[in-house]
Order: sequence, then C-alpha cells, then structure tokens
Amino acid sequence: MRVDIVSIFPEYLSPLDLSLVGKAREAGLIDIRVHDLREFATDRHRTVDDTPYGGGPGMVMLAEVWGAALDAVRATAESDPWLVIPTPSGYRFDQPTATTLAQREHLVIACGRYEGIDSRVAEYYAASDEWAGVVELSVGDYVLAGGEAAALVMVEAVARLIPGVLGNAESAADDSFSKSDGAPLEGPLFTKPPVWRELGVPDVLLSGDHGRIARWREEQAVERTRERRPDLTP
Ligand code: 6GU
Repeated sequence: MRVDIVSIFPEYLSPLDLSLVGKAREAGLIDIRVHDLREFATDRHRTVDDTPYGGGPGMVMLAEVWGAALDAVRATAESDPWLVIPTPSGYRFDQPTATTLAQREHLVIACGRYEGIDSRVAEYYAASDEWAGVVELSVGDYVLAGGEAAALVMVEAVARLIPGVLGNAESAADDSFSKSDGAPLEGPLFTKPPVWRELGVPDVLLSGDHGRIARWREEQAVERTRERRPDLTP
C-alpha cells in the first residue's frame, strides 16, 4: 500500500518512522511519503490560507495551493488514489473504516490546519476521473488543531491491518473491535509477578482451566463495556 500525506508540518509525521509503522515501511509493506504543502504555494510569503467568504473567525486553506499539491502527488501515482481529508466535520473513523481503507492500493491524506480546507477541493476531487474517491473523516468528538494527529491515528490503525505487518501472536483478527460476537472492550490483563505490592492476580487465571478462563474474560469484557461504553452495549 502507498500513503502520501500532505501537511504544512511534515515533521509532525515523523513518528511514522518508528515502531510498528516504521518496521512495516522498512519491510516494504507500506510506502509512506510526506509532502510539505508550502512547496506548492506560489507567492513570496508561501501563503496557504485566506479569510473565509461570509466572514467569521479563523482562516481557510487555499484551494489553489491544495490543488497544485494533490495534482503533483497524483502525477506520481500508479493507480487512482483515495483522497482522505481528516476533519472534525467528517464521517466517523472507526474499525470498519480502517478495514476498508486497508484494502485500498493508494491513499492521499490531506492534513488541514486553521478552520479547514476550501470545500471546493473535496468537491473537485470527488468528481475527478483520476481519483477513486474522497472521504472526509473525524477521529472523535473533540477538536484538534489540525489533521496531522488524526492522520497518525488513521495510518497506524490501517497499517496494522495490512497482511504481514502484525506477527501471528498479535493477529488483527483477535482485536475485540473486529469481532461481531462478544463485548468490544477488552477486560483487565495480568502478567508476572503473581503478587505485586500486595495485589494478587484473579485465581481463575492461574487455574489452568481454559474454558473457565475464557468465560471469565468474556464476563469481564461485558461488565467493562456496560460500565465504560453503554453506547456499545446492546
Ligand atoms: Cl480528523 N481533525 C481535526 N482537526 N479535529 C478532529 C478530527 C480531525 N477528528 C476529531 N477532531
């Protein structure tokens, strides 16, 4: 899979050199290219934004600059890419969305700052023959200062679903959010030592009875989901 990320803060994306995503890149499983939006500005001050038509606070990112950047990325692509625009006004980015995106050959993530990107950019690329589609996505019900942190979230969630990125021991098929049966939140976890600062481990986990352990874990998951995420409880 190929992912191009366009941002006025390319250094913000440097965590993608590390950990699981960094290793997947080194293994050639994911080709991530980060681009500086300002390189596509044309004036002396490398302006990327202007005041909103209709008035109001903040600034809106220029369609002209985004168009130049996205056309340049498209010119290097080998297939029609999907344009992903992180925005708090987007559709919810969730595990099914990650699964869908993980099946795409090429994603281009357009990270906006300020109030957002001129809406004609999404409209134009949605209608373009040279792009597979456009999707505006939000990572949660809060407001970030820009799309970069959301892009990090999306790339990590998508990358770990690409075949070969996770080892067998941490298979994505075991993710609680991927299962249709059972509670979506995982219950508590324990490892050695058996007693830490006078706190023990639930006896059932030391019993060796795999049937009882599985039932206990499911009960814990159900209880935790009911308590913490009543919205996910049937
Ligand atoms: Cl994708 N972007 C921004 N700026 N804020 C957000 C978001 C995205 N998702 C939730 N809040």
